Amino acid sequence: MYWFIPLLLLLLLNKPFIGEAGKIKTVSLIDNHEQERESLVQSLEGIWNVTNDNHSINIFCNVPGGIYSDLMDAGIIGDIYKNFNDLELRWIPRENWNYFTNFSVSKEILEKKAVFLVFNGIDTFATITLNGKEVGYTENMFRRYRYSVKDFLRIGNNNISVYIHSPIEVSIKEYEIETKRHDGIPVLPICLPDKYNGECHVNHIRKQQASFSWDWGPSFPSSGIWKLPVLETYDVVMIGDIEVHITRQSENKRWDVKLIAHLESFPNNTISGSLISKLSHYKNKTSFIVNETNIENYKIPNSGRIAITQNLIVPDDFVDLWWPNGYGQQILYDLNVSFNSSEHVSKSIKVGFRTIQLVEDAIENHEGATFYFKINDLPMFMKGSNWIPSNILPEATTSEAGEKRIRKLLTDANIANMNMLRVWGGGIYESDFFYSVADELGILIWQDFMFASSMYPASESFLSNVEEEIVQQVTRLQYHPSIALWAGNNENEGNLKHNQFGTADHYDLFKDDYIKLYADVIKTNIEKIDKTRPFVLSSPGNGKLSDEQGYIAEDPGSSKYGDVHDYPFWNNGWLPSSFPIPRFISEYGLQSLPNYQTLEEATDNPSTDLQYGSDFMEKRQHHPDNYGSLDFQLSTQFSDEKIDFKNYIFRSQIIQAVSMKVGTEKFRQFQNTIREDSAGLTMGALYWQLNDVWQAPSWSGIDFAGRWKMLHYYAKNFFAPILISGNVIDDLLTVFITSEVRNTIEASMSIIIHNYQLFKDINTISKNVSITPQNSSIYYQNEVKTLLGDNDLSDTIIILKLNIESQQHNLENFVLTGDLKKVTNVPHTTCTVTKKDGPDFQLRLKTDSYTPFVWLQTNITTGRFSDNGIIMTTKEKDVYFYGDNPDISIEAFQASIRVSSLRNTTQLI
Ligand code: BMA
Repeated sequence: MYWFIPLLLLLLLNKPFIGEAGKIKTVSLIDNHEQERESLVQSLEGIWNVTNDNHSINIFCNVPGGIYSDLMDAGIIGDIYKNFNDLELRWIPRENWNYFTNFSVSKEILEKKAVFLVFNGIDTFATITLNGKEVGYTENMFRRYRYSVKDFLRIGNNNISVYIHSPIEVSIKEYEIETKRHDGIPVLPICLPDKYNGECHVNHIRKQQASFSWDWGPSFPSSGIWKLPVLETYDVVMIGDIEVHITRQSENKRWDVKLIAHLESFPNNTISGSLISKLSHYKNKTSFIVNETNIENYKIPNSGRIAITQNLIVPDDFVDLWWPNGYGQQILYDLNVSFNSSEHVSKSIKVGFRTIQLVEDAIENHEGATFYFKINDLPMFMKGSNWIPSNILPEATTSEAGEKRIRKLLTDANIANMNMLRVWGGGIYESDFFYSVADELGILIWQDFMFASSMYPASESFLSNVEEEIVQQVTRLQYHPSIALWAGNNENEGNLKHNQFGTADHYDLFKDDYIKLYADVIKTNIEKIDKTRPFVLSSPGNGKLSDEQGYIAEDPGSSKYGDVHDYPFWNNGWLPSSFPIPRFISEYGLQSLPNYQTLEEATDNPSTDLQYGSDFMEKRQHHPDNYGSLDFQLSTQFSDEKIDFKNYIFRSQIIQAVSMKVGTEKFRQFQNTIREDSAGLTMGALYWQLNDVWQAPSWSGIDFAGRWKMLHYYAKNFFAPILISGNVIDDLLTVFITSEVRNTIEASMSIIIHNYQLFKDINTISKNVSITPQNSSIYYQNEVKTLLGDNDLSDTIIILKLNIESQQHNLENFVLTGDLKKVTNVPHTTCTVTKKDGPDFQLRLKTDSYTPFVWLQTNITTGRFSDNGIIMTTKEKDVYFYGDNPDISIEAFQASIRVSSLRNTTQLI
């Protein structure tokens, strides 16, 4: 701990450290839109100082940034993700933190008519002072704050202080105030479950809800200037958000692009100039569509803003469609908007042409309604997962390293054949970078508003704060083609209906609050701003029916309407019957542990901490059931022999991967089928959860270090555009083929019954099949005993193969019919690297007996295998490794490879 060194230096120098903010340069004003505003925008990015109230800490810090990063960089605290630091660093959010710096302002800047100090994001409660005078107070990390400061500034040296109040102290105060306003009835729950090791009252403040802890995350309630602060200076206007509403006019063979340019200025400024928008063809750069609006002597109203609307008519032959991942290309067009007057300002964004509908139709002769997305008039099954923040520290989501992490995670989702992610309501509205990458990769976004698993206040001040947040966020994000739907909150309709937090005694009061927040404020504003997208009040909910039933449906979790969340914690996750048959499932999941290497990175004492039942592992587990349901799941499949910790991790990942496979296959199988009891027509499966914020047991498929768990490998297969899958229920073997391809595909299908005790195929059924486009149906059904001969079902596994000649494509899947507790042979499995192609390698696996869950690992390079968690019923199999380091030799790679499997775990790393 060398934290005292800067302090010592400070004392020696006897003057405060003042970091100098960045010089005038081109900066991005709202996230990453480059603007041609060389001389008009001054960034306040750079090295600042931060100190606590008693000045025991006074260090250099980064702006944008945040207090945990600053304290780590200064060496005052260690890596927050290590050891028990989440518990030991609870003093940090209890302090107030003063961020301050000096910066110089030129004559040229002060000669401008308007000078605004703009904070694109402060986390959260800050008093802002310029040259000793208070300019404002912030209270919402999701809002952009803009202050007119010309009168506060002087030519030459200026100082600024952003004094950030303890979010914990503020939340306690807000809790007390709101309770009084609420007839003395606390807005429930008062606290998170004890097991979360978190802080109370986060529902009272507009800050990342998971920052006070969650069941998969630590409590790190940050403070900081998490997005770029700037001085914006101009005589006329600057360009703020650009809304782009694209609608298809099929009868006229054209698209209408309604563009709303939000120009920011100041009250009573009289402006003249022309707004020019230019939509360039994505291939033929000489072809574009232009629109121009001239304004003369327009007096800016008191809001200080003006919105100019233009309509661009885009003929069909100009347009190539934007498609979700797996359905076509993600064509994006440059749209440049400029305002030309005595000053020239311009801004570019990328837009895509696609239509989107959420279809909620009555179903003939059945109860309920459909709930599915149509993109470009094509009904699509949504395949994907839930996105939690890429880092628990908000500043780490916008840094260069943070953007790299986001790109990697979204690319991993794309590789796993996902076409939708739900940005879950307890995190943050992600950066423009995030949505731009989603646009590029064809990942549709189900966008929650940031309200999760709690009741919320509905006082006037809370609602007006939220209203500004909603309007700003929707206006900022609305142009992205990836955004598919807005959703008001996570799970609160069900929480209220089912008295999750003890609201029943005051149901009407809480219901009233609920309607005020999600219907009167959020829904009303969304419908005003964005008519091109569907909105649901809550996820899960009943869609339209929830609205019709007064916003709280009779059964918010109904599988016949809208979406559901469903977790098979205490049911055997490998049985299809443990999963529901909903119209759309936006959360389902089981926990597993992160890879051992990832956990190792979280402790200085691996030998004591990395043990089942260690204090460390207990503290990292925030599930209120502790390891109960995970242990239950393990007991359903594996014998209770004593296993070491690495094996426990391995088994937890097998449990999770197979159960998500079983569930997801079932959801996809039901896409065209409706049963007599009206269950079916499932058109979306987003499992919980894609990513992690620390090294701990969680529902994620990718761990905090970015390493794929077995689940992510399985997701790539169970989300494949063509899927062959099957099940054995009541002795009936059923084989399904699910295709999202738009044409009929000829293939040959094989169903192989393999006796694993004998390591021998005992029956093979082969059949040529024509696969119906965009459909899921049964291609084979038979009583399984007729296929077994003398063999016992519990000694078998069924392998399904699909050979698609036109695509030179072989698909393979398995149905676990046997009893793994009976698999006792210890296989001998080898892996030989046979070929190198740049950073990629080909590997040949060989084994001598039935080898379930072959798990390949390497520790010398990051990358991924083409397949993992492999079931080997043959003696040989080829796999590939896609690496990112071309310098690794075949020999070094070969030496690094470790092969494990269910019954042979000595090589686990
Ligand atoms: C759902 C989510 C999260 C949670 C997950 C696992 O309710 O919305 O709140 O992390 O379950 O428990």
